[in-house]
Amino acid sequence: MSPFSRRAFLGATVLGIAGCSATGNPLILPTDPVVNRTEVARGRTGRTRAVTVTATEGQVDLGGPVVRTWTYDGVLPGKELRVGAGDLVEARVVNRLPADTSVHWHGLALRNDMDGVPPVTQAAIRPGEDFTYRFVAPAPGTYWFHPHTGTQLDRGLHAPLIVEDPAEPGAYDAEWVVVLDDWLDGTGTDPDQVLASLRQRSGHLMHGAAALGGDVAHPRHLINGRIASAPVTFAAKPGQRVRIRLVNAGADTAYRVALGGHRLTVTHTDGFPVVPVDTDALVIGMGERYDVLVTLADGAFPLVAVAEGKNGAGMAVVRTGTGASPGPEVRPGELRGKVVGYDELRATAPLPVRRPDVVHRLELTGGMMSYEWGVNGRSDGLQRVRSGQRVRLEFVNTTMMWHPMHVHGHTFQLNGPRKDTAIVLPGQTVACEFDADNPGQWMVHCHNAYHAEAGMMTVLGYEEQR
Ligand SMILES: [Cu+2]
Repeated sequence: MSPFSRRAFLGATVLGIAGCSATGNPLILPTDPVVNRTEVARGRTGRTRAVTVTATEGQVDLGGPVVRTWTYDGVLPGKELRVGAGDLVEARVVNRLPADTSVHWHGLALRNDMDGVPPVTQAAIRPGEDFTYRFVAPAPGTYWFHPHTGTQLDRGLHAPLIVEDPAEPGAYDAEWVVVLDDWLDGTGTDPDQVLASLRQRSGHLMHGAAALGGDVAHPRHLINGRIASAPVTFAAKPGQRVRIRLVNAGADTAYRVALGGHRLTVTHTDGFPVVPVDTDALVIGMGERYDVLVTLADGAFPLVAVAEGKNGAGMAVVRTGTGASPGPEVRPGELRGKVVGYDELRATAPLPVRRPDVVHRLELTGGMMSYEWGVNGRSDGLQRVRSGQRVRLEFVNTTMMWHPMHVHGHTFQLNGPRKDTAIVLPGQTVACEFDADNPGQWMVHCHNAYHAEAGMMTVLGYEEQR
């Protein structure tokens, strides 16, 4: 089944057939008045942050190699969007691409009709047209935005979204947003060609022995849009405390990240605060974010992001003094040090313990042989929930590949941290819980762009209560 027919079927399921489904109550669609009532009940500051984002085709310099690709406003990553918690975001998205697009605000528990998932929550934005997203930014943290259309995530269409906390103690001197990205677009191929070849040549591809390997050999790894031999430099002073906001915007790559000569203090996972914990390195799956604090030494230090189970790495430089810049092949010893796991992280404001009202077992299925992926063996499933329920999702990975599973519209509780995207290793079961307090139709999917497009998606569907 082509992605288009699959998506059309999904849309029909959610928006059409389900309205008169014989097997359950009617679903609460994005157009339902309760979606707006829920938005009105959200705290709002009264400030409006208006911005225009133009998705466009053009050339980008990766630090030597120049590629033709798709970006927001011609830059890579797209310009950071910075708002305050409670602000009304008014983002006009102009589509100058030769294809339909959309924008998903990754990690935000926003109103369902602004979630940016065609055809489930809106119609796609057609070439030459525009769409204005209007929503209250509900919670502070490090987020990002990208299309929810085809494999566009693996072009240059992504940008950080920082929601500031008016009550943040601000125990740091400077901030640095770091976007990690695996790159192949414009290097003789593009993401659509890669997906087509995965489907044709499947079974003969790299599929590393490493637990966190990938399906696709991205030839470049970027930090803030630059390859390691032409890195961006973050300038600061020795002794300064810096908050680094790490975003993995890659399509098929987990990154192991360390800053040479420094330990990192993890303070947030996917936007939400944790009891601070020190580590040498972090492993970050696609879609995940970590905030860390670091007190800088004197000199020039490499921030390295090694592609797990692949060849290559991205690098940036932190410079607080004189000294030679680190070379692109440098691999700080911290990369082989302690990596903090989910089980060592504790949310400072965990969800209160409560018995689940509904449990959905989501078996992650599929493989490389046919390159079809699914949830419970299908790409168009529906997981019914009702407002007020404590929901438990159990991701059971029966595949040979790892999957970073992402839930839209909610930040769930793991056994430890709050997150919206969680790595599920082969053979592993990961349970997450959340309160159903954001009515609508929400995607639950793998954040490997190729797995998602090849079917590893389901819908978390709020239904009406009768
Ligand atoms: Cu996956």
